[in-house]
Amino acid sequence: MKSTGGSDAAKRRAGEAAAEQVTDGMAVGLGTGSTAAHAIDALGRAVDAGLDIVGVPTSFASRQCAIDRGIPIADLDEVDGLDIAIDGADQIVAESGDCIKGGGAAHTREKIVAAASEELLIVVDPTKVAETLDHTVAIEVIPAARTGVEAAVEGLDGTPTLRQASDKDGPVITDNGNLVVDADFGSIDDSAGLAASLSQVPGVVEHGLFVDYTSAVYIGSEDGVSETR
Ligand code: ABF
Repeated sequence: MKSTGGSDAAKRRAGEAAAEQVTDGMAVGLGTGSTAAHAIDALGRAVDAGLDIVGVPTSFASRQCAIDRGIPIADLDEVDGLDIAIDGADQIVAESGDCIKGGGAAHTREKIVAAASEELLIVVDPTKVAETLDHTVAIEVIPAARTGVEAAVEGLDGTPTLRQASDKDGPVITDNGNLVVDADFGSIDDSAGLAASLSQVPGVVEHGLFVDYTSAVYIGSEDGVSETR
């Protein structure tokens, strides 16, 4: 799993602390990224020890991670809602839980899974925590709508950049067959307003601003983990 930002030990502490909230019989959303992967690792160990859960992955990568660790998995339409979803973030305001996701281009399914879950536990290392959101916002876009979406981003005083794949020539293609436009809005003062505006743009499948989704934030560090709820 590609790693970003802070130390692996901090990510592991956050992931493991969130995984401890999972109990027998739960349906669990399995997030994407290197921090969420630590939660999936911990859940895999718990399943080995007898924990009875079903996991609903948010991406091809997290599905494979769950299979490798022996976690029974299902599609969202095969379960009667989710009890907990555990996922990472690119940047988060700890007090509100509002965050930006989509660095892994999986934010559409991540948001669908988060919306279906009673609780969303966000797991991060301290490098992700900010006073105000100013990370680029990932926008999953139907390919035919790219230029229109880029114009709409500029109309919202943002700067759009089509995300390019690092391992091949050409753009990133999501698990859903779409493009990702990363939009730089500088410091985002009204995240709810921006989220609503982006959702209205034709051709936007989903954007990575998560406003009012988070139930708790687990911030791992070198020597412990703090929880904000
Ligand atoms: C997913 O993976 C995201 O929505 C976020 O973009 C990214 C975080 O990855 P990592 O934990 O590796 O920094 O959770």
